Amino acid sequence: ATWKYAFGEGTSDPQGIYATAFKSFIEDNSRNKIELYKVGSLGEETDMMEQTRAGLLHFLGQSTGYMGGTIPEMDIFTVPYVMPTDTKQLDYFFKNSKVVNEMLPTIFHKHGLELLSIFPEGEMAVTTFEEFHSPEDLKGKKMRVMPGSPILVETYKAFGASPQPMSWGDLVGALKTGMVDGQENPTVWIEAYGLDDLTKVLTYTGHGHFNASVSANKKFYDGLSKRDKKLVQEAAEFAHKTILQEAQKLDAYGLGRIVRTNPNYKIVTLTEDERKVFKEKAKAVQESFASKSDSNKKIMTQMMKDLDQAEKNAK
Ligand code: 6CS
Repeated sequence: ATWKYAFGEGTSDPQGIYATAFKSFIEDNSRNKIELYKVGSLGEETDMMEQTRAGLLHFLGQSTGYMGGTIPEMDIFTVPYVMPTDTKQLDYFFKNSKVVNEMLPTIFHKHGLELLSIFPEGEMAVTTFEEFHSPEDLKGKKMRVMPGSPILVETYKAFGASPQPMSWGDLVGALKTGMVDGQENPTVWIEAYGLDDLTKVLTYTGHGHFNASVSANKKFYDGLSKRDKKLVQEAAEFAHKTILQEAQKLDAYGLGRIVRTNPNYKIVTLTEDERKVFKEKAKAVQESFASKSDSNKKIMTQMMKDLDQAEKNAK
């Protein structure tokens, strides 16, 4: 059979690398074929989610930052100052987390999706025209956030800014025309799409990590033969391993290239004291996430346990 797989990035970006590895595994090990659709070819990411739930697409690669509107529990990945920035802890977390491996798959079923993978792409970096060191500095600043995540909006409000949800497709224009004063994305992406050339400062706040998910339409998945189900699971495992090895390298490479090719670009890492102020503001967002539903609350509680384990055991 031929299966359609859409993802929210370009072919050489992390989600594209995952999708390409997934496709090769399937095609090398069966007679099935995968047609890949990069972002833009079938509409924006929010459209792709609807198309997958409707069964028009079989597989979906999507940033977790686009999913909170449809699957509220997915916003756990956008709650500020929850995810670690340490890559070893992240790897341990994604491999062993009960939230990722047990709780979210059940929640996805309720939305007509079969969750296959969640993987990190890099630490969130904030790019702006002006330096900022406190929520005070962000006052009135229009910050673009990914659309469809209530928590991203709450986060930037808590940080003092004025959040502007918009699709990726509109961001470059918005930066060029000064419609927004900044945005957040992992360094790999900032470099790949020249967002450093469109802004003046890149700031590491430590508040978040960019993650991507891969899922399948559930009806389609449930209808597969035992053999094909196993094939899909093995392909996901293979692609996951591939991207975990690549993503961290790519992100670090992105920063290296920015430093080399854009020497006047200012790179700021907020100090622990500066972060403390943002962390204080983040508490209200963490509480807000947990108070939205019983399910969110359970996810948050288990997330803290999972992250604690990751901190203790990651080497
Ligand atoms: O900012 C965005 O919307 C995009 N950022 C990344 C890293 N991947 C895809 C997403 O659409």
